[in-house]
Amino acid sequence: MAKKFQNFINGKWVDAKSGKTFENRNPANWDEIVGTFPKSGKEDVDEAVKAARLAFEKWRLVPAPKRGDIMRKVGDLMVERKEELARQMTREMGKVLAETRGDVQEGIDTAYYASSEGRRLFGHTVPSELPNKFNMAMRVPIGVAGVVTPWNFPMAIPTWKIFPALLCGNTVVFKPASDTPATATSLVEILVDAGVPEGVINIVHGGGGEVGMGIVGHPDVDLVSFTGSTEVGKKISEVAASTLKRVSLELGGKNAQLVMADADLHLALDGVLWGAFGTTGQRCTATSRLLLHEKVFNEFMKMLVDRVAKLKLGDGLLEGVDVGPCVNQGQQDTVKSYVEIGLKEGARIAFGGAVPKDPALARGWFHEPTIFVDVQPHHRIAKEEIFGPVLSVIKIASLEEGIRVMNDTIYGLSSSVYTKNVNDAYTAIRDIQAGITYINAPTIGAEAHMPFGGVKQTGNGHREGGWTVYDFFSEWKTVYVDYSGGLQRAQIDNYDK
Ligand code: UN1
Repeated sequence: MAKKFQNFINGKWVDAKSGKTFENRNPANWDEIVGTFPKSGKEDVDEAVKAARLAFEKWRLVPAPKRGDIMRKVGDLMVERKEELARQMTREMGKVLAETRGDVQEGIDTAYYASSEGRRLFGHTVPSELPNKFNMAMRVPIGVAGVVTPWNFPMAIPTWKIFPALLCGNTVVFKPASDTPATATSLVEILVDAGVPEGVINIVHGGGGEVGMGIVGHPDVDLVSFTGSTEVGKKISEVAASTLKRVSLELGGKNAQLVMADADLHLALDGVLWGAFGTTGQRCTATSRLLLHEKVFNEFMKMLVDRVAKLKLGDGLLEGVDVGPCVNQGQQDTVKSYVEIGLKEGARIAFGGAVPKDPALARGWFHEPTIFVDVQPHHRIAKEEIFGPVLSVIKIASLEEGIRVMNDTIYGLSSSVYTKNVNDAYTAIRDIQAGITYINAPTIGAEAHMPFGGVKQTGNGHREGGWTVYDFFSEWKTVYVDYSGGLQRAQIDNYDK
């Protein structure tokens, strides 16, 4: 019997009101069921929002350092359960153990950061233009936060949103991806065990249409934080517009690594392998374009193909495996269809391009790491987010051309430049249109205490991570205290005419 999981609403574990369920399977071996989960609907969202609204009235009054103490406990519990959480995550979404451990660690880092923020949450005191008057601006909680998250970072991304939301004094209704509901459930267990009061954290499992959009459109949800595709992000923006709720969107990417002729090619090689094929390319920060200087093109391509051939595909729980499966059949189909599109457009496969024939991989959603050459900047495989192990290589002749091609996309999340020339590095930092730029490091590897997010259609201007996410989850309240004992009119009484 597969393990049965439940929603958590108002401090209680409950089934969907309809009694419906869905299954979650291991993508490396689809015969293995990770669990069954409630297939919730509007009525479950309503209950969760009602509970969160009620709980907000008490939670907002808990001193922020106290909320921070709970976050420290959350971090401690995650440390204790790190290995178990990583194994559960690999089973339900396929990335290799070293990476799922990293994913949990990102959550731990976020918890301790949130804990310490409980004793900061700084505001401003500002001199008044009038005598005997005190001005300040302080952060206040907003209300009920809807958190809708993807499957590729099943622990890290929910923590990026939920921990700062709670620390700021908001309550949360959480809808995790239906490919990774078990990890999400463990996170909620940890929050409860650490002492988050009832109604403050609620989880509702189910589909994006019913549950996700149900949360986004709910009139009593004050803010929404979403990570996922640009297409869904646009729909969320539209639905949220009807109630003017605050929305933070972290969306697609078409990130490029630029390798200049003077680069340390071995370093650049390690970088592109990790950036393109880590997490099976299923990161919004994944390297999906390699912009290679013509002077080192042949040499680097040879090194790249040699090394990619050595990557071992398999079940991420096994020792020595480098690349896991795609998360589900839909994702594998997308990768297959982009391989066809690339070939039709005139690109050539330098490596991979197929579903592996190895019988040991026959019951998982695997796809070979795939490298395209002869890619033109206007090709669809150079422009569209694939979210799989596919790298498009484009030849460039100068830094200017490299940056121009890099920027020629609707997205702007991450970027990377390999060069030893400090002038080129700083020119690239100035001119690349992306929220994140790495010098001599791959496009993946964001740290929890730094702002994370992108420009153009990668988002809508907010940043997660670091100190910046606290701006999204709190509202500024401006306060004037006049202790002069008389009416003082700003802009009028302090000027002659
Ligand atoms: C994502 O791909 O959605 O920088 C997030 C990175 C990770 C986070 C990725 N720390 O690749």
